[in-house]
Amino acid sequence: MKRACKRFLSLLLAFVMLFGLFGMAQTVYAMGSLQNVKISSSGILTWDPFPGAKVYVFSCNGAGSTIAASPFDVNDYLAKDGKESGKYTIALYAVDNHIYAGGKPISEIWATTYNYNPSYSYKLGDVDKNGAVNTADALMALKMAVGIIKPTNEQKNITDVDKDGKITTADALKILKYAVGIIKGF
Ligand SMILES: [Ca+2]
Ligand SMILES: [Ca+2]
Repeated sequence: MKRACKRFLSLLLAFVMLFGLFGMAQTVYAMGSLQNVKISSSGILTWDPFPGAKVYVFSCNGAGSTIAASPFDVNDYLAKDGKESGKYTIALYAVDNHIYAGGKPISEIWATTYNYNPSYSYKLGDVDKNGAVNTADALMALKMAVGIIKPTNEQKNITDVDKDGKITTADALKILKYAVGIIKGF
């Protein structure tokens, strides 16, 4: 009787282990990959919305943050993080909920080596980083000069075209003059 009891217990244990493994196997998702992931020369990361994704996780050298959606400014993120120029492994994946609310990855991890070179990745005066210097940049610079927009560290470098260490209306005016062709450089 004692022996049968032991046998029953070991069978039960085997079942528990088996179901445990089965339970673990269930958490493995049939993941698709993120589509159209691209990073521009100015560090703007874009991708197609992933079905079912509530948020995305962006990571640099393994340290991740939850981000809302495409597009994402990688240079700005690295600048805020105090990163020096150099090569970084950046990665992105979709999550079914906010990670702090127990969200789980639902896409495969997209990763690449990114050459972060902040001093060459933007054009002076191109405040909105769309590749061209125009009146919209001058207006943004003006808003920064009067405190309506708070510039990021990278934007400070881009917008302070006269390099006096401050964003003032003089920078905004220079950007405007450049945008309309009155001056050819800063
Ligand atoms: Ca621009
Ligand atoms: Ca300035």
